[in-house]
Amino acid sequence: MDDCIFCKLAQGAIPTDMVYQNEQAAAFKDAHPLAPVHVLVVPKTHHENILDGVDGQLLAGMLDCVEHVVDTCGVRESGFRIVANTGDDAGQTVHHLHWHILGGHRLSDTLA
Ligand code: D5M
Repeated sequence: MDDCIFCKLAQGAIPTDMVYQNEQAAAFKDAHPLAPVHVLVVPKTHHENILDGVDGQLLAGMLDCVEHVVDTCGVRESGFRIVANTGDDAGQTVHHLHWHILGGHRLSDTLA
């Protein structure tokens, strides 16, 4: 998608604070961090959300990113949260699938 900022960031067309990437997806730091660790895992192909044509290979690539992020950022043992805001009620602001990886301190007890 030509005007999608996350397409450009994940594909390397715009520089970003990259943590890890593989063939399917990229992990880069969120521009407005909500926790000491706040990294976004983003597919390199455009999908509006998790129900928009995502296949097993892409999910495996995103999971590989998660594993590298939690190891690199040191939160595998202490714990972390994966959040995928989807649609208006969830407050999705960037309409390209992304998983927030949050951790590095005690996270809020409330999910909703
Ligand atoms: O979250 C969208 C997230 O994307 C939000 O936490 C800010 C982040 N964001 C927006 N633009 C950028 C750039 N350019 N770099 C890094 N992070 C960015 P949502 O779940 O859609 O509300």
